[in-house]
Amino acid sequence: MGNNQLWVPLVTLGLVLSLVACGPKATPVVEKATPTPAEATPTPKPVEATPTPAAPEGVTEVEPNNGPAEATEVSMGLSTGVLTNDDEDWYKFEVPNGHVLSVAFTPAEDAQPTDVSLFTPDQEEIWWKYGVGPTVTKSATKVMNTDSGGTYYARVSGGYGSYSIELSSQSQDDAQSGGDAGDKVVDALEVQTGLAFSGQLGDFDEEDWYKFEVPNGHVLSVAFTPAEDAQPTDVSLFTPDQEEIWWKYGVGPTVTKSATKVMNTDSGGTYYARVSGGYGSYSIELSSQSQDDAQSGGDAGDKVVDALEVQTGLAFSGQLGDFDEEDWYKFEVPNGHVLSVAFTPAEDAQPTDVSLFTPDQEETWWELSVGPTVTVAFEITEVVGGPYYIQVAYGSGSYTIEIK
Ligand SMILES: [Ca+2]
Ligand SMILES: [Ca+2]
Ligand SMILES: [Ca+2]
Ligand SMILES: [Ca+2]
Repeated sequence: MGNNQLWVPLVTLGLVLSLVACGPKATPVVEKATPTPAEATPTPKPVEATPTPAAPEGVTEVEPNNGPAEATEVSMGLSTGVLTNDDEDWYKFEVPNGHVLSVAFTPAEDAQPTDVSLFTPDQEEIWWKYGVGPTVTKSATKVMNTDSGGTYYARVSGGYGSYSIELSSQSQDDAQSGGDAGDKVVDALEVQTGLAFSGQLGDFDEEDWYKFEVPNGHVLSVAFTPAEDAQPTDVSLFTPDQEEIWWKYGVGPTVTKSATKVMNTDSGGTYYARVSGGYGSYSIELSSQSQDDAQSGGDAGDKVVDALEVQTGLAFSGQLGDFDEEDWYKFEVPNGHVLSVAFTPAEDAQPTDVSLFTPDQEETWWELSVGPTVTVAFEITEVVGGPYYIQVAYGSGSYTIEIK
């Protein structure tokens, strides 16, 4: 073994020893780290994203509500929503029959011009405003009739940003019914005569029908006045057989149109008034007063068999017109007496016919078309016993008769 052979192991040993000696020193002293306080951790700065527009009073809408099938259900009052890019917001709400719906739409200050539309339950678009600017309010009212209520829809689209929709609905109160008078004769609202009442028309509410009783022998009076805010409106009157007997078309706001209809002893019954073709409110005044032919408290019959019995020696008045085409009177005259009859239509009367009939119902005297305030008279010097008859016919207005 030479010197070299001894050297190598020594060197090796030396290396090993020095590595062992160095080992512990190389290991870093582990010290207990003081825990870093939480606040010291720097909060990462948020990414500057496009700010989501904020709704003014909390968002009502529930996304997704991009079509009628997923519309956000809301009630009357204020609803708010936010349109994002390519967004549509649909809302649905209940409108009761006979109510008047009001909608007000306002994009917020930060919004882009936005479109709003209103849809029926059948999703027919009935109102729209396009490009409504920030803070601008667009509003509409829609009048429901007795069956146009239901689920209505509002759509907000074509804009960006937040907005509000305010909904309100209030019932019509036609003739204080708390609702709408029906749009068909069979749905006519029953009202009393002797009262004035108001009603409302428009949009879905195209007709208001009323029905009321007119007693036999009465004179019906109707006065119709559209309100100041109304569009020209039509009014008609119908008999119990639904025959139109009076109408005025396009009656302007605050203009009053009136009519009287004279009933005879059997033309009374259920009459109808129809208001149509207008928009806005109106008032109707209905009254009926009995005729008082010869102070009978009613109408003298229209046929000889229904003649009203009267006393001689007195003057009396009567009334004719419209359904009351004839007034018949009968009176007893003792045999051999002198009979004189005088007839005078009143100032307001149309020319009227008068006839005198014998107990055999033979016409012994007549005057046709007697003008207002003109008096015609006739005398029979020797009467036969039995009832004589007077017929007043084909005129209108009042008249007086004197029998002596
Ligand atoms: Ca109505
Ligand atoms: Ca109606
Ligand atoms: Ca009469
Ligand atoms: Ca009569």
